[in-house]
Amino acid sequence: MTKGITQPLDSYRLAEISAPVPCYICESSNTHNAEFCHDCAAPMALAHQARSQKLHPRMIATIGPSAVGKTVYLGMLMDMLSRQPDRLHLLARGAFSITLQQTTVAALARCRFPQKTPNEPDRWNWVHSQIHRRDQPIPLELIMPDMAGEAILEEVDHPHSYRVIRAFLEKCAGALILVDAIKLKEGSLEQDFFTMKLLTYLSELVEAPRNAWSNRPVGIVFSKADQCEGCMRDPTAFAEKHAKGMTRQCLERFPKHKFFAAGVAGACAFREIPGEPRVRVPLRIEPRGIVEPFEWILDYIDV
Ligand SMILES: Nc1nc2c(ncn2[C@@H]2O[C@H](COP(=O)(O)OP(=O)(O)OP(=O)(O)O)[C@@H](O)[C@H]2O)c(=O)[nH]1
Ligand SMILES: [Mg+2]
Ligand SMILES: [Zn+2]
Repeated sequence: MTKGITQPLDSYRLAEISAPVPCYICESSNTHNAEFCHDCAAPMALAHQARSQKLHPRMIATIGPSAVGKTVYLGMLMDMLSRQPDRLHLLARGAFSITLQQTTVAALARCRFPQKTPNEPDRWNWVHSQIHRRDQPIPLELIMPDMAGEAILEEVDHPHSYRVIRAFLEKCAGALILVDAIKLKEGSLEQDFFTMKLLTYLSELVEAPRNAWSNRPVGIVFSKADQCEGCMRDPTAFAEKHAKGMTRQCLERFPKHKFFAAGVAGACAFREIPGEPRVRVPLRIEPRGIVEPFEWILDYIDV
């Protein structure tokens, strides 16, 4: 006699795994176990987190040319917000969201600045965090990547060359554009030109008037302002004096704009090793103006 037994079928698990997962940034379909999106190379962890917790994180861009200070600014911002329990507090979601803060703070603690961000999107640090604000009962889910300046410049000069940057900027709720205060003060026009290109790119990115970038907040942050006291005192006057083109574009195309100044170093020196290029090193860490631009942009973003 044969005994009848009940054998549960596990095939539903296969169905779950074979269902495609849309990338959170570019919406391309990916397999369940993909680590990076096959189309734009954004980490699929963002999509898995958003799906499993039924969340729709908002996104803020921190952009600017190479060596303007994006990695230092973002790493410092994350570190300050994760430590201060007051009105604005950040909780990282997923271990990968802590890497940027960790590498920046480790470098600064050794009196060094962090390494240049690689150009390959699958090597960028993405921060997914939960922002708690004292005056807001519901926390804000936020995604902020640290992208390479050279890749941003390439996409601005040759649209569609970096799918991830284009798709991300189309969806962003707002942007912080970093501009090098030291270079502007020295009279270099390159920063003004690059920022004008970036502003033009953003203003032409989305056609639908309701979603246009002219409705989104754009904060212009003069970085390295620790080396430029005038800029720290009055960033708007500094913009009018040293970056006329960009200031005009902001006035004409971005009604929600504001100028800020930020810096992380109390004093800097140059380290010279024979046979190697001179490198700027921070002697003291004295962050100023880091949280203000971020707090300003949050005021425009709904949960
Ligand atoms: N004085 C001063 N120098 C800074 C500050 N932030 C950055 N720097 C200098 O600017 C350099 C570049 O900073 P990063 O944060 O790596 O620049 P980035 O915009 O991330 O550059 P990419 O990764 O190439 O896009 C550093 O190595 C420092 O020399 C700052 O707050 N103050
Ligand atoms: Mg960088
Ligand atoms: Zn993608």
